[in-house]
Amino acid sequence: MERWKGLTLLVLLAGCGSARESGANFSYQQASALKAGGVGVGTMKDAKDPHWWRVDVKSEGVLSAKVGGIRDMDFVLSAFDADRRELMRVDETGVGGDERFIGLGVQPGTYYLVVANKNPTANNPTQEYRLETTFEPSRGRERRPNASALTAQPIEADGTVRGWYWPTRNLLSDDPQAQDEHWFSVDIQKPGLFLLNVDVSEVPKVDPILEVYDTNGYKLQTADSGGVGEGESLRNFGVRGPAKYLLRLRSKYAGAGNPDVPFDLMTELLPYQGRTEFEPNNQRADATPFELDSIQGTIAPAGDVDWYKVTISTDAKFLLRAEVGGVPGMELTLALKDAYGNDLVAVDDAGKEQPQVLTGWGVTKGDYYLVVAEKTGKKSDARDAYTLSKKVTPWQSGLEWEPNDSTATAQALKPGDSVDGYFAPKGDQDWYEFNLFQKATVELDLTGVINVTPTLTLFDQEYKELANASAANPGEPVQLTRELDRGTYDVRLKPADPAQNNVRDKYSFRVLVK
Ligand SMILES: [Ca+2]
Ligand SMILES: [Ca+2]
Ligand SMILES: [Ca+2]
Ligand SMILES: [Ca+2]
Repeated sequence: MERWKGLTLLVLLAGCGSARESGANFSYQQASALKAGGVGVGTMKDAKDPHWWRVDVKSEGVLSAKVGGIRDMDFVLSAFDADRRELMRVDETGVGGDERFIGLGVQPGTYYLVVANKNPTANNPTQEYRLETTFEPSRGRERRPNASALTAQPIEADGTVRGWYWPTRNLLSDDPQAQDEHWFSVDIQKPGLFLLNVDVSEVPKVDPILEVYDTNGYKLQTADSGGVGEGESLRNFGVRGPAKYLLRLRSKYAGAGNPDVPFDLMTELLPYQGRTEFEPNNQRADATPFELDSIQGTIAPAGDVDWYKVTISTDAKFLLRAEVGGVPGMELTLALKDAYGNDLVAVDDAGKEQPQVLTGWGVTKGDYYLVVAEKTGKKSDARDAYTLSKKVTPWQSGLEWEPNDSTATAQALKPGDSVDGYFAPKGDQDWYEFNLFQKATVELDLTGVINVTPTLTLFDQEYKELANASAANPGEPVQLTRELDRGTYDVRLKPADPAQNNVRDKYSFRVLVK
């Protein structure tokens, strides 16, 4: 109730303060005076003549204006600066419609508002129009015009700015089809590594697209995950300060806007601590250094790929285990690449929302890359992060050393010794080689692991198959005994079905000489 009283009072005050046009305000020299925040009233006696209103602004702020419809008139509303440079032009409606702009950034000085009609047959000399203006502090507000990179509005790297997707078209562009755009510049003066997060709130009817550009006009990142009436988020955008970036916000669909509900663009700058990805990291050269035990990232926009660099700095043999956790609604893939970006192994064993695990991969001094992607290339989620973890442990004899998938990479094993390894990823096979210095009865023992039906195949040194044995059921062990001459032999271990794998439990394999 109090609120309505207040509003009524405001309307009454505005009514008292309204200015009437002179009847001859057809040029800037003859412009009628209007207070910033006041209402101008006039009639379009000759529908062809534009009405100029002069607004003398006393302090910095944002000026908005709305002109009410008159039957027959097709209004165009413009704003000019003191030198009659046109700053805004809105023409969103047809005959009888309102026109408005919101949040023109102004400094102390003179501005002009121009009410024009573009319907040549309009004839309504008596009905009054109302040109209502509002003047507000500019703090936290978008200051129009900022529809191009050149006119980008400087904003804080930590803050909120409020604006409207209105008008929908940029009538001052050379391109007659140009849509309205909102450009902001973020100037990070501090040196160091930072993460920039940007959130754009949801606005009914609008599907926003948010992009990041560098000052050379090169597009670095796009956020376009949400649909109509949804917001956008940009996460973990890596900043190497000092640096300057441009944010470009626009409505995806032509003609879609909303003069009633504003957007809030929120920016957040955090010191980079190595706990998350550093976007863009979509190629080897931009890989995020992965130094801690785990790191978080998101798949956004659709088709995002995330490269992480793992550096082994010691001259020794290690085993790398890596795991990427599940994300709602997504199936992630994990790949390991060498220092040049060549594929070493791809892990794609799990299903939707399941973790992907890379087991026991042999690494030595140098750089490796772990690459996380989403399987379909069509999904995106800036809110639910995945966690990529890794473990680098010293290799020792008795442990498998991948890759060992062929005779060329068969791992040496002494009779009497055992080796532990994984049947993973899908399609894995593990080759071992042993030497017999004299004729003997040899027993090959392979323990069982859950989900895998192991098979064991013995070859001579020409890789001719000598014997083969398979477990009866998944999880069961398998054994093979043969009398063998002196010589070199190879053994191939693999699941009966290449889809079988187990990243949790190791098998143990040994060669016994009786
Ligand atoms: Ca990412
Ligand atoms: Ca990426
Ligand atoms: Ca293996
Ligand atoms: Ca293998």
